[in-house]
Amino acid sequence: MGVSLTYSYITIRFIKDYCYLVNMSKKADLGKGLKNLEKEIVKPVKEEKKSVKKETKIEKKDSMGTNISLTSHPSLSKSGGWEEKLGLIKQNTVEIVKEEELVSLLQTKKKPVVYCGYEPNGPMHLGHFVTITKLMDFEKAGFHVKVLLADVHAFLNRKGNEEDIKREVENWRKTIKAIGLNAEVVLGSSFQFEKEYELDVMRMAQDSTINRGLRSMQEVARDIENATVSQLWYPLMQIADIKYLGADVAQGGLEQRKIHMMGREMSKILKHNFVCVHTPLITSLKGPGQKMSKSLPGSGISVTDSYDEIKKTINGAYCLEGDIADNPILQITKLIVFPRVSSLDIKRPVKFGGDVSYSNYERLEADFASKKLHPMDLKTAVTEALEKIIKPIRDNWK
Ligand code: STL
Repeated sequence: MGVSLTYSYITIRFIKDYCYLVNMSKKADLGKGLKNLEKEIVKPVKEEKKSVKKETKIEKKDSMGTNISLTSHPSLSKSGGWEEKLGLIKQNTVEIVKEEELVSLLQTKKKPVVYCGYEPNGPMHLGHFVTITKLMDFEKAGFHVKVLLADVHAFLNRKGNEEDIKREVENWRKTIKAIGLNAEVVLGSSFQFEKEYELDVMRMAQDSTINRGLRSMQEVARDIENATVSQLWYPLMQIADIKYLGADVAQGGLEQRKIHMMGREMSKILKHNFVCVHTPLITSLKGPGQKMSKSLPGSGISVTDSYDEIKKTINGAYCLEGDIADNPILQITKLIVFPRVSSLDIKRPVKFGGDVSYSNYERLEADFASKKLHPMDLKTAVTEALEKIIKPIRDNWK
């Protein structure tokens, strides 16, 4: 009896498995499968990439889409209330989700936590430096600043083997110290293998479609058409980081917005709420449509570059006369230089208009747009200003 029951069970399992396999083999029409992948995942990802700019809603923007600043050289008064802190945080950001939540955080929490994560891979460049600059504003606004050196993420993203990444982590630690950012530096691998963390990632994985995960990575991952499972694990870990670092604010470049939005939607699973603050991305110094990358000489400037390297890269940079759109030199002026100087001095012969000094970015941009300020004169001034900013970092790094 027992034996025949076992046989019937095996027969039913066999028939079920057979039907399943027949069904699968129909689906395994590879050409069709790839078409579906193209239709359902890759295309929407590409289309969304085009529309990401349109989705960003900001009430008050300037020509670069950043929130209009209160002053060009911000500092807080000792008695700085939440309004003043908000003004400082908002300056040079593209979006805050949501501003009213940030206001309530500033009003209720004595020392909120802000974090920004970086994959330690290659030298820190000016793109990273935009978010570092914003972290400094948070520090001034009374936040506890945490910098995550995301070594496990770098590994997932195939940025090198464990040894390479360890070396990069040490370089990044040195750079952060040399910059003088008063931050708690946390290594991803110091908490990302803990059971509770991993369980949270799994809970989120249960609730995330592959499509959504891929879309969230479109601005961060290269070669999304050949996405790997590790690239889907990546954003979920990033969302869990926010909770395990106890961050009230997740700060990052605009490429992080989809991951952060997915994270906000997962707040019920995670039982953690957070505000996002996004800063603009700097266009490649080679011009729009190109990436700022180590492997593309002249596309970026690292915070440890020599004076000659800075000068050469700036001289060769894309900066069309009178054109303020996608202009990396203007972006650097606004996002890196003006937050650190009270004025930018342009030295030029009388026949070219004579010396001029700008105490805020808006006036400089207006003169550039009306061709009163020539790209060469701007480039010379920005080279000198960058050298002043980078020299102490370079010297401290040695
Ligand atoms: C990149 C490119 C980029 C941003 C990042 C990585 C960010 C990584 C990261 C990892 C973990 C976090 C937060 C951010 O918790 O523009 O390759």
